[in-house]
This record gives sequence, C-alpha cells and structure tokens, in this order.
Amino acid sequence: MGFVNYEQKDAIGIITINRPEALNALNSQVLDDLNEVFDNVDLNTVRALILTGAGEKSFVAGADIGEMSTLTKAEGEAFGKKGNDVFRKIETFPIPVIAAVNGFALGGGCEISMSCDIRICSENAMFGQPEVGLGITPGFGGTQRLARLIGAGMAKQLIYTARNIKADEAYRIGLVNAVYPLEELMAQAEKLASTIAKNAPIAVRNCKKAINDGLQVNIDEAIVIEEKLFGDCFESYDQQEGMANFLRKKDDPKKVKSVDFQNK
Ligand code: CO8
Repeated sequence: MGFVNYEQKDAIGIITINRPEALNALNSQVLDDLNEVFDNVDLNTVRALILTGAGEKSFVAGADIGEMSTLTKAEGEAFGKKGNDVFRKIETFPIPVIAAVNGFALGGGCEISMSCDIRICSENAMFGQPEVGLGITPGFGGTQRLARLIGAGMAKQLIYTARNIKADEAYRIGLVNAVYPLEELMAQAEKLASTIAKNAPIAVRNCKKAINDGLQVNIDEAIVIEEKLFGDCFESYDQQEGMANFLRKKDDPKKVKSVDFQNK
C-alpha cells in the first residue's frame, strides 16, 4: 500500500517504508500507512516483525522537513502526537519488532528504530538526533527513549550537539545490538526473527509486556507485573507441551525434538 510495503514469510512479517526518493522520510501519509499496516498484521500467524527502509542508503532520514517547515505551534504538537501514537503502537505491539536499520536513521528515523524491541544495522548506518540544528526538539520520543536506552549523559550529548554517529559507535554505546554488511542485514534480521518465532508465542509476548511495563514502575510493582504475566502462561497448551517435551527428553534422549508451539 502507498508508502509502506508488507510481506509475510512464514511466521515473519516484513514492513518496508518505501519512499526512497525522500530517503524514506516520514510525512503524514507514511505515518498513516504505517499505522494501517500494523493494524492489519495477522497476529494468529505472525510471531515477529522486521521494520526496514527501501533502498540501500536510508532506513528513515527523519520526519519530513518540508511538511514541518510551515507548521504552527498547535500543528507541530499535533504532528508530534501523530508520530508518537504510531511509535507507541510499535513499542507496545503484542509481538517483537526488529528494526533492520539499512542506512540513515536520523531524527524520526532514529526515533522509530528506538520504538522497536531490537535494533540491528548495516555498516553504512548512521544514527542521530539532528533536531536542534533545525530549531526543534526531537518530537517522536527521542528525548525519552534515547535517554532510557543509552543513559541520560550520552543521550544529552548526542541531542545537544546534533552529532550523527556511525554504526560502530552506535554499537559501542548500546544503541544497536549488532552490525552487519549491508548485503547480509536482511538475512540476519530474518534469522533473528525466526529464532524468536520458534519460541512459545504467548511467553514471548508476555516477556515483551513484562519488560516494557516493568521499566516504567518501581521494582516492587515491576516484580508483581512479572508474577502476573508468568502466571498467565500456565495452563496454556504451549506451557504444558513445552515442559512435557523437556521431561520426555530427560526420560529418553532419542525423543528430543523441537516443540511445535501453537500460540494457545
Ligand atoms: N525530510 C524531507 N525530505 C528529505 C529528508 C527529510 N528528513 N531527508 C532527505 N530528504 C530528501 C531530500 O530533500 C532530497 O530530495 P530531492 O531529491 O527532492 O532534493 C532526497 O531526500 C535525497 O536527499 P539528499 O539529496 O539530501 O541526499 P544526501 O545523500 O546528499 O544527504 C542526508 C542525505 C544527510 C540524510 C540528508 O538528506 C539530510 O541531512 N536529511 C535530513 C536529515 C534530518 O535532519 N533528519 C531529521 C529531521 S527532523 C525530525 O526527524 C524530527 C522528528 C520529530 C518530529 C516532531 C514533529 C513535530
């Protein structure tokens, strides 16, 4: 559809922002299209998503500067909310989302990658929050998620200086989990997604929720969140079969086989 393509390969969904003529910059239409694609993911069959950008140069080069250039204060705030709503949808999406960052991830591009669960990138990737050089703050969650991911001191330095960093530095400061040659990036993203997809889907979902929700509250409340989500896994087919399979293996190693988790 429009500026966003969607493809399903077995249990993996691949979402590609496709506006290469503007280095996949996020205008209102791209945000609407992304929202719609996420709403239409078949959660019965898809167990992990990959988000990437079309072309070999850019993941997402930010929010659309042309569109933003004439906004009033109220329109600026509304545009920020539009992006934030989509990015929160990604962050709280029931299944894991892997950002395969294949080039520029600047401003809104860095921000959308940070709303994903995991970031991996190509060697030519470049991350940054250049907003203060344009007279604005990061507005799609950058001031919040960068500080949470890499610590307040490093986030403040990157945001105040508007300095872009290359893939190796992004890896060193923990912004990405791994760096690959560009031609290997998607294969590596799919490999990671299929490893996740082989595990019990309800358990993976509950892990995502426990980590996300637990990070927002104090440790006592966080532990209670974990307890409830842990308890929620029991009596599921996947819990019973996953554990029975382990016990069968102990009994007779020849019975070793991977569990066909059913998402129920
Ligand atoms: N918005 C709109 N168009 C863009 C953007 C963008 N962010 N980035 C690139 N493009 C367009 C260019 O205008 C150009 O179009 P055209 O061919 O029609 O002139 C095309 O993409 C190719 O770009 P370049 O010719 O500039 O390619 P280069 O390889 O020379 O440079 C760069 C690549 C370094 C990535 C350069 O394009 C650049 O600096 N882009 C802007 C990066 C940036 O500053 N991003 C942050 C934007 S601000 C933001 O994201 C705020 C998010 C929060 C919003 C809150 C809402 C209120």
